[in-house]
Amino acid sequence: MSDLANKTGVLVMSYGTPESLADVEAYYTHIRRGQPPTPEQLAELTERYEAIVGGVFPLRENTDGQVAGLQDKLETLAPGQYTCFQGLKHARPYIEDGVEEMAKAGIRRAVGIVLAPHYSTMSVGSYIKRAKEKAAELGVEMAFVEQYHLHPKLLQALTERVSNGLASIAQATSPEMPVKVLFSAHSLPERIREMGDPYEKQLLETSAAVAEAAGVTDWQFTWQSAGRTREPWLGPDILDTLAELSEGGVKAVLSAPIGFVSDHLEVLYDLDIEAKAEAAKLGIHLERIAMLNRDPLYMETLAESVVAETGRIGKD
Ligand code: FEC
Repeated sequence: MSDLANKTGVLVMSYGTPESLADVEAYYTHIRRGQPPTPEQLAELTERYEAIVGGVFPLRENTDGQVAGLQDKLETLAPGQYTCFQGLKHARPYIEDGVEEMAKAGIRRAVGIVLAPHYSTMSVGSYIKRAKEKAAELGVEMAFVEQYHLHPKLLQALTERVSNGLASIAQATSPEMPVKVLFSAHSLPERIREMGDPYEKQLLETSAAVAEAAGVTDWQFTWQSAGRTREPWLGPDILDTLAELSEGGVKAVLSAPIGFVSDHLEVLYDLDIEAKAEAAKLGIHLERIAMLNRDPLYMETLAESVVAETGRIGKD
């Protein structure tokens, strides 16, 4: 039996990103549930990856850093009790690979957590479903953290970023400049509303709590990064929101993508390139809050959530 066998495993799940530009097609095909993209769709996605820091894939490094950061925090909170494994939704090591690694190490009890704070059946729910199926097959007992969107340390980390973002805009424009704070998250198909999905409500709860703590009264929530499919997606999209704000005379916007925790394509392209270009066209000064990446308060949020969930292993 390995040294790890007596420990509680922690399956840290994240979206995943291609390993290289040559991998983009396989990655995109996986996102599309096995249906390869058309040459035009592939070229368009490849161009977006090339535009963010020359085809480097920051999400991989950030996820690795978050897994290591969580391991460190767990070591402080509960020395010697936990060991982390990584499982990705759309790239290697897949969620199933992570569960298999735990089972191979002799681990029989584990907690799963996703690097996304808000629950939707179409996001966190689908990560959990895959992990549960593999764990049942391999005899690993698991419990899952489903959401942590109101964890006080997550809110504190986001509030600090909003306050810093507002200070930066005041410095770049003028201290009197009114600023609209735009909270955002990845859009999902509109049909999640009929399913009674908590995603939208949780995102609004995080936005309201952060706005209140940062003393922000002028804010709204908007969607971003809607998928390129035929069905309707939740809106308004941030690009339409910016146009509407401009018509209302808004001149400065702080973008706060609270639905994401890392620097990656949907932030570095959709916000930093696309939304910034749209804002510039409309004469709006737009800045974005820094992402959490390996922020110690975020690492503590994850570690405390894992420890709290441990008591539920085997109770379902
Ligand atoms: O940096 C990177 O390489 C990866 C960035 C990335 C993150 C991310 C997070 C979320 N997604 C969510 C839902 C969907 C749904 C579809 C979908 C499609 C894509 C495509 C790319 C992509 N997503 Fe993503 N997402 C990221 C990247 N996403 C690339 C494919 C091209 C495109 O549409 O732009 C539609 C799937 C379908 O075709 O049926 C739905 C949600 C999140 C936030 C929660 C999480 O992290 O899991 C929800 C990061």
